[in-house]
Amino acid sequence: MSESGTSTTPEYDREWWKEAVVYQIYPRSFNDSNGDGVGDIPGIVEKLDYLDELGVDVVWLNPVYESPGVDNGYDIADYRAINDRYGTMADWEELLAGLHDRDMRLIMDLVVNHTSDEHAWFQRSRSSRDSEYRDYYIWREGRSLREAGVSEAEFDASEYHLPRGVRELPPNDWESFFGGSAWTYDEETGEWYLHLFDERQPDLNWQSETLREEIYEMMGWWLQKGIDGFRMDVINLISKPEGLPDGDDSDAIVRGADQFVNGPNIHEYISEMHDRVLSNYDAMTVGEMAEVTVDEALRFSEDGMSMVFNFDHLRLDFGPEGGRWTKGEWTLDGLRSTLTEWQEGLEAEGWNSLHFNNHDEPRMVSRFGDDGEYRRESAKLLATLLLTLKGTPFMYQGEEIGMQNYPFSSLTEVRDVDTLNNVRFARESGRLETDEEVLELVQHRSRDNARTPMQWHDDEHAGFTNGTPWMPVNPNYTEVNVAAARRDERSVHRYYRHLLSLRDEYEVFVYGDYTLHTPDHEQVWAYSRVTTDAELFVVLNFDGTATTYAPPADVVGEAELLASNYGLATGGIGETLDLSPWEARVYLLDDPVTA
Ligand code: ISL
Repeated sequence: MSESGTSTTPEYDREWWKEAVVYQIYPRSFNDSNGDGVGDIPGIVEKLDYLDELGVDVVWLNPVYESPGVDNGYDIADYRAINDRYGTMADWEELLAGLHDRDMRLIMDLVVNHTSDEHAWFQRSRSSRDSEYRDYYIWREGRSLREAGVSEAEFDASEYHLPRGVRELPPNDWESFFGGSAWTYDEETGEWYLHLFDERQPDLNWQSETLREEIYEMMGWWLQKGIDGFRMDVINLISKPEGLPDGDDSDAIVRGADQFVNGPNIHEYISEMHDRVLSNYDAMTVGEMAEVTVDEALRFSEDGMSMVFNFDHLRLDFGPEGGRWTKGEWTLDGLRSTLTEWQEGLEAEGWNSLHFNNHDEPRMVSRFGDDGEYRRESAKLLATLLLTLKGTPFMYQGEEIGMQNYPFSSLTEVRDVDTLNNVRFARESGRLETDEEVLELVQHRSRDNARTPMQWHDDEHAGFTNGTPWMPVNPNYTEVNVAAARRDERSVHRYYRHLLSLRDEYEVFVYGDYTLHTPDHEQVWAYSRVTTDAELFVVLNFDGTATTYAPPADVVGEAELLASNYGLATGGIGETLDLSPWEARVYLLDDPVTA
């Protein structure tokens, strides 16, 4: 039975982007059409029918703009030009048209916390203290040793890569997300500029109204071209506090984060951006937030943002010392309570994004599942979670075939600036001592785990390229690849397709409220999704051992088993359920409690 049209969900709650599933494409690693070893836009165009058949609705394209590629495109040199590595503007237009022809949409990456140091604005800004572009970026004088209370003997100029003869400290103690100070001294004008990421990614100064106008104009330009929205890179870092005070919190993700995360004018800028540009379009926006609480997320939705990415659940495996470059263990309890807090917190207002993978994170099946014996089952269980929680799901390329982390055996296989910089700083400071320690962390945490080429079939280089791939291909490609998955009825890929079609058919997947059951269960996560006329019951055995689970009395009874990662056919929810390792089931109740 299809429920379409029968739901009583109020009209004002409906949005196309709530009903959509997003598929993220990291163009460098998706499909190479010209044999240069780097994925490109014509390569994506070749795969549009593949995406259509999979059943996704929106593509989020990582940056394809003109860029020197220090951070694979997150260092933009020209916001209105396509990087010729990836193709031409005509190729990009073909991509957009090809998506729209298939009733899919396109959202682009908006990277406006910083640019590349090769952007014309920065070139002009750095040329003189009097340049009219000077205040497009954040320039300050350094602190003298005396001011900072540092003795000559203590001072280590090499830490700041200072030219000979310059003996001063950066303007404050903020650290870059990629390790080391967030400031670089520039010889040309004798001042320092701020960069929260690599030194080749200078931060823009959002206090400048002229800069803000330039950004809004550029956003309008892309929207006029017909795009359907933006994913906004580290958008809650754009407002820096007056006076740029030192960090106050030694537990912050990086030193200074307590000052520049959700800075004083952040909501003013986001609502201004909305009024000036976004409100003129039916666009979807998702703000990537380095740190964000449920309450803050609600404020961003009042500012007009569709949803935010929060990373609370992707921090659960950080070590007790904190920080991304330490290793700890996640627990089901932590995962369930964190995601439940967000489900409940945005129930009445706001809207969740759902994501376990992206181009910055290790692969979800290696992280939250079992990438050995139960790779297939656990990948399907995680797919079930992603596609049955309330919110807009974001899949990442390769997730649909259960791609897993890369078995790094040496740092020479690593390309990522974040990994390489952080490893260097950790080595220099003595926090990481041996090569083994480094390698273990890299295997566990490196962003490059997500960036190995997409595995299309079992020919050389997994069909990603005819040339030499820019990143090594995961050696498991002979088994884990799209061609094999499409042939195999029990594949992860088939399961995704099935769940995606269920989401189209039953509105309760989109609009149903989330209710958690048995919150203390050691290995089972169970919940319902409920609208006024339908109820789903989802049960997930998050463990490699079998178990027996007693569902709450009010869901026991006749039901249709809509999805099962073990291929079970029978319906009905008994008083006890025998669950196999990593088993996932989705039931549609015949007699919903709320009906
Ligand atoms: O990689 C991280 C988490 O795994 C973060 O430190 C990450 O840099 C942060 O989440 C911001 O990411 C975004 O902005 C960066 C870019 O390198 C990332 O690829 C992008 O997703 C700077 O533009």
